[in-house]
Amino acid sequence: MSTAITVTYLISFVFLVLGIGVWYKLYTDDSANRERGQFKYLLIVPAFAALSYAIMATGFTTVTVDGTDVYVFRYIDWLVTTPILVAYIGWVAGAPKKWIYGVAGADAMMILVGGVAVALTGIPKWVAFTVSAGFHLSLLYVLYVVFPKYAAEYPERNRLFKILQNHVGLLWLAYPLVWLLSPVGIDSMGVVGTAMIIAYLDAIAKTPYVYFVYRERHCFDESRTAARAAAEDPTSGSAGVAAD
Ligand code: RET
Repeated sequence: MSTAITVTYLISFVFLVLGIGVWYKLYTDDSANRERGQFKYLLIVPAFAALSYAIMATGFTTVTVDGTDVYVFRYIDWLVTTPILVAYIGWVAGAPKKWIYGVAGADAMMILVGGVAVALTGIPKWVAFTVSAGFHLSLLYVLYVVFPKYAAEYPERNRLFKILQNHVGLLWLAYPLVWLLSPVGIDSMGVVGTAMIIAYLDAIAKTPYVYFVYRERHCFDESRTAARAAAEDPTSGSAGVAAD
């Protein structure tokens, strides 16, 4: 494995450890409602990814497919952490469990089928890529069409919802494109370039995500919800005045 890749992975590792620190500040801030925010689940995101990058930097778990290096741990990392990232957006939106689990399932299928595509060649590879991309589209549909309907009920969480929706909705579009250009796709980008871009994307997809939740942590406060309910109550004398 090239030194450039090792160094890049170590930089991502450090940035993800920083993400663990941000999570710790979020979780231990007693002024925020950690139960309603369900902050505990978010630890898995930077923690598992940091572990994966540490392992990948050692070069273990790398397999050679068709003459090119494939980092198996990358797909394991994605399989564990990305469902949490999308499911949590559903939680912020106040969506019912069936949609939260549904979107997490579609995400896991996207990663699994994408991982299988790496190991295939010829037509089957492109069929698997298309199926995985289909799951990606269904995920975007839930993010942009289904979740907003529920999010409308919680205006105080709307800012955080929009930030996470666009962070995931836009940033993740880069993944299938990079895959397509990489050695496992049409091979117009080298192994080192691919590894560096993905390491960057992974770090940006995770640590800032936790930071956004940290910054908006008070949107789960009971007082915010109560203030909105009072403002919406026509008998309270301040009808129609939004709390936010
Ligand atoms: C693959 C290839 C097949 C087609 C598609 C893909 C999408 C992958 C995505 C990954 C996101 C990963 C993240 C990691 C965070 O650290 C599997 C590359 C659609 C969207 C956000």
